[in-house]
Amino acid sequence: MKRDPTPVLTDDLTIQQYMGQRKLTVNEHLDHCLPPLDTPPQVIHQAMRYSVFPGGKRIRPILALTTGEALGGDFQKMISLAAALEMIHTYSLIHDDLPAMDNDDYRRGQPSTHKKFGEAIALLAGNGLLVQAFQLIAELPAQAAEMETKVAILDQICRAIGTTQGMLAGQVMDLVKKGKPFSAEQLEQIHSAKTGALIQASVCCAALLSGASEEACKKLGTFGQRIGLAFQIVDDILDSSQDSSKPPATYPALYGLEASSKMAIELVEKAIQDIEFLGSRGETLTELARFISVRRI
Ligand code: GRG
Repeated sequence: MKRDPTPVLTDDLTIQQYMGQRKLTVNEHLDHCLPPLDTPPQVIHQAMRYSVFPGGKRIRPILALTTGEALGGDFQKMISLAAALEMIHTYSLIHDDLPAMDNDDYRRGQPSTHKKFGEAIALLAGNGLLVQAFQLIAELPAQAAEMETKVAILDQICRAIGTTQGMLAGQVMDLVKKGKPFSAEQLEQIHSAKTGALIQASVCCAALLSGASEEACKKLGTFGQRIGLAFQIVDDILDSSQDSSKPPATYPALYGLEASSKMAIELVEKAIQDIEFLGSRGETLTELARFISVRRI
């Protein structure tokens, strides 16, 4: 694969246009990494590709690529990490839409995977994407000296999607709290685990892969944690018109819309301070963070 020409933010290129260009690059690599449609058993590969394309915002892979750019990381490695992150995210969306979970008929502007392929294939397509993601990380181009980095990345991702502090933990806490009272502390814990952890891992793994110092990784980790929580607060705000007999634990439910929006903006502004050490190299990452706090999609 040729080197990707990095789009540079200028007065003429907005953050949305930058994201649009990055999405094309991510999609191209996802297409390259996923088994072709005619690979037997065809139906699971059809369901995996159906769920991944045309896709959503690609915020996690774009965050990884932009972090890599800021730190001078290797594009070939970063794009594989980016594709793996999107596969994991898509797996969580397929499972989240299942009747046993949120029971959603539509996702990303089309019938959800189980509506199109049935529940059994949807379940397996989600599992397939998760396995494919780990295979991509295992195959990251690496010399012996970089094996340690690969293991550190695997460790970060497993924690970010696991059952103690990751996505699975968040989803379980979310299910348990549906329709029940919840505290501010529990809410932050659910959101940080369910959504924040994978967003944080997108930034942290890109930093690890770029060979960033321990101090830089720490600062980027705090940045990722804050924007990850802000991302889910904004998701709550965008979803706040939905009625449910068992309402989920959300920021607007606890604080109201205006205060929630203010909290998301404040989190992102603090996150931006965390990456001041990057200087002008952090400009695009800063704009991406701002996009997260004011997004309408
Ligand atoms: C599959 C690990 C795994 C766990 C199963 C279903 C589940 C338990 C967890 C789901 C958690 C989940 C779906 C969190 C994500 C919440 C969220 C903000 C989704 C929307 O993300 P966007 O806006 O979507 O990035 P697009 O479509 O733009 O990619």
